[in-house]
Amino acid sequence: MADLIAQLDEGNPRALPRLLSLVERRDPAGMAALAALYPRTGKAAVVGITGAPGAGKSTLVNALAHAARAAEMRVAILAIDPSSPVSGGAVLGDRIRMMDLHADPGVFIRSVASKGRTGGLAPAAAAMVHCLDAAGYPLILLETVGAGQDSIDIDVLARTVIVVQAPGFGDGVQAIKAGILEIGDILVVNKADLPGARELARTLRGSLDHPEPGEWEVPVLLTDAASGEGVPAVLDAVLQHGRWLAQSGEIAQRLRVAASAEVLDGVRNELQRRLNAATAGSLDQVISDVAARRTPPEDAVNAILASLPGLGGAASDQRGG
Ligand SMILES: Nc1nc2c(ncn2[C@@H]2O[C@H](COP(=O)(O)OP(=O)(O)O)[C@@H](O)[C@H]2O)c(=O)[nH]1
Ligand SMILES: [Mg+2]
Repeated sequence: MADLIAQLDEGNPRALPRLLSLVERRDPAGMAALAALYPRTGKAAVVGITGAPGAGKSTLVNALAHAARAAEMRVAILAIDPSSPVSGGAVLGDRIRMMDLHADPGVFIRSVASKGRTGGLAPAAAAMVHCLDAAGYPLILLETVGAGQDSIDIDVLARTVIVVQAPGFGDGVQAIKAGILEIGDILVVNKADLPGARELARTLRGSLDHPEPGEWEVPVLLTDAASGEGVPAVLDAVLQHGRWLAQSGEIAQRLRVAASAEVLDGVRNELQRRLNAATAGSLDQVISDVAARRTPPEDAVNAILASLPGLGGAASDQRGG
């Protein structure tokens, strides 16, 4: 573990992928390294990019990475979207630009399976973001699928959320109704080269509340992510939002919300794991007894809870990893 951290600090290119793999599968060595690294995290600009499939999120992430490199910022990309990996669905030009990124030591690209959850974040995503942060990437881009309500998690993990829209995906009213715009710190209307983009941007601007003094004013920006046009302005808005978070003190609130979600998710996952372990093989019978009126539901609940290690259950408390 100390070795891994030393390698990370020396900039050994193999250290970060290794750490991420260990952390993704919650390997004890990886978790120990992350625990040691955790105090130095919390500084990176963690940017979530969400929006309907096909809106151009992957293309925008690529273009943002290029804009960051042009500004001499190192950048890490975490794609939380197995159906559309960061290089997937791209036309030839996109693929060539991705190859530039892969060859650039200032860019780190990784994807993480969302483990069957539709949209939402992989359980390991938060831990992996901490690793990228600890490795010193000042900018971390998270691409996630955003199908309505499922994408809401991204606003917990990210410090800045970009909601990507494109013409031809409804008139913007759908997004307004789905509430997805509410999580956006920056709204991007991509495919500005297509008809309807300007109109969509106008509709979105019209739907936004006027900010109170000192509040963040959500910009609506037009991009052609495929050509890169308008993308440096998105990067500027990201950096400006980061400065606003710091100046307004809002950053403390966001870090708190993220910490709360991560801790409570962790507790829930661990309880679920213990529940599965404790009831393996016996749950079917317990449910049958309740269904057949042999056991009252309340008694079954209490019996299961009493059998959970560490919850006042039997002395067979086993620490799981
Ligand atoms: N015309 C046009 N097409 C774009 C633009 N950005 C992305 N695309 C294309 O839209 C399709 C979906 O893009 P992708 O980035 O995979 O979308 P995602 O599913 O949101 O990640 C791809 O064929 C892209 O090449 C753009 O600004 N203009
Ligand atoms: Mg994509």
